[in-house]
Amino acid sequence: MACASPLIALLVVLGCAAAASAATFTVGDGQGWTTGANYATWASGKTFAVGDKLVFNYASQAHTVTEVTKSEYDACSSNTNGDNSGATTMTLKAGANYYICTIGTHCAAGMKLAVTAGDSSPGTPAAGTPPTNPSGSGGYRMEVGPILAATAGVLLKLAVF
Ligand SMILES: [Cu+2]
Repeated sequence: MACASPLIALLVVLGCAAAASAATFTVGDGQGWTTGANYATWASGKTFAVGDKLVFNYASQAHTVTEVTKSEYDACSSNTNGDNSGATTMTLKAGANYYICTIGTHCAAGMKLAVTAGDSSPGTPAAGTPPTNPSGSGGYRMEVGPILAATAGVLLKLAVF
């Protein structure tokens, strides 16, 4: 069955693509986690999902990465100090995630980040998903058609091998 290997390779590639859906973001990109940056601007236009990772890069002990509540975020104040190791990775949880630097007036100077993580599970219907056909047959055919077409395409390619 030498001709089965391309199909197996295709399935492995598809499987890896699905498993690697969690993304890693470097906060501030090249600027890192520092004063004088605008993290609202950095976060805008990006899509964050549950399980994605935020990497904060900064000079060790010069800053902290402290996960806070919304009220602490708004007030730039927290009773906890968070991490000051210089390289902090945070994993996003569902909903709003708030981070500030607790050193001096750094938070007020811009070292605050709010990120909202959406649910990345494949079962969640996206906004604008067409309503399902009450009879069921129409929606079923719409979903199966492309799959059959793709399968036929793979079989055709296999036949060529
Ligand atoms: Cu700081």
